[in-house]
Amino acid sequence: MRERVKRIFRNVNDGLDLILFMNAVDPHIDLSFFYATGITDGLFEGCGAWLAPDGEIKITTSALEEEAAKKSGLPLEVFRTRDENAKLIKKNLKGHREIGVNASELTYATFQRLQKLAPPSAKFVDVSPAVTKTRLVKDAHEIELIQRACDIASRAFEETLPFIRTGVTESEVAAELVYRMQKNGATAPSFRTIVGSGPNGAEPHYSAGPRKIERGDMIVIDFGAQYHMYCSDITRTVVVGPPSAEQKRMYETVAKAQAAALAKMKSGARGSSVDAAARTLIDRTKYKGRFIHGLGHSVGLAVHDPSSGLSPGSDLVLRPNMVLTDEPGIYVPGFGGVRIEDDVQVTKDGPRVLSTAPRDFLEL
Ligand SMILES: [Mn+2]
Repeated sequence: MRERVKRIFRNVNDGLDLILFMNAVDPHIDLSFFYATGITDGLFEGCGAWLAPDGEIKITTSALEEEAAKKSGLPLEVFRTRDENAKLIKKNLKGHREIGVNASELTYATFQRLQKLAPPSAKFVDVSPAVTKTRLVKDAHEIELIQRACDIASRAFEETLPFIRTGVTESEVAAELVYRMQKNGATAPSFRTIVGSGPNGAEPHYSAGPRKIERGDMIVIDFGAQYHMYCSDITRTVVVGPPSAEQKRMYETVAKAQAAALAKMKSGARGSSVDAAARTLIDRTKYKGRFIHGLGHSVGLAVHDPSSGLSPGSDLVLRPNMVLTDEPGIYVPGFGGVRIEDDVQVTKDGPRVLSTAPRDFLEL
């Protein structure tokens, strides 16, 4: 993980001699802690990752997480109480004048605590832009874990297809999919599974409810597996029974938009122009204005990895080994929705799709 830490310092471009990732209480955990330490299990509430410019990493850990922390092979300092933790923090901040913190993930309460424990002359610097920039470009090990998370989810989706039929509720489909993912090796689902049937498909972030699937429904299924803390994020839209002409037209429009965007996902491309490739295609049809979200986002330790992603206002420039979703959609209130989402690795030879779940408009 030394290389990751060195990259963060290089991206900071400042004379910092310490960066600290400090967790609060779940869910206020900074995933950068896991990025820097390489730890892929455990919760690590109140724990810290202390990074030096030469790539040295030290962990302050609660006794609760000591065994999990040992697996990293990194030097540890263990605390048993909040007071002991305060003493460790104070000792480790001593002598530092400029301390980098990840403001986009650090809670204000924890920041106030650090201020109290730091030397009076110490200055805190927000390094979150550098952390975001570093985490955007995945190393080989991260790509492997994301690929595995994609494989698990893709397989679970195929296994769930026979289960989707009239009379089954959205929640039952979601439960089956989550069960299959975990059975195939997922640590957990990477987010709350969406199964939006019929009109519910028109809400992009619907989850799943008691509605029973009916013949003629399109169903938007958005799901992902977490594998050793890395996420996949996939959406498929299926139809129960033969699709209507309107449903077919919606699906084909989204599929074309997704392919147009994928073709643009090359190193050097702007996030805004990748988004535009899909958006202009949809906006030239009767579905103008019905693509109501950004085209995609970075995926990694977080299912929505920080960055401006692929959207109209994005300033992102694509680089090899970024992993981004390509997920155009069309949403028609009262009627339903279509979204197709894949996880794409940018490579120097062009885009590489990591998610392999069948992408045709499946009739169940
Ligand atoms: Mn997504």
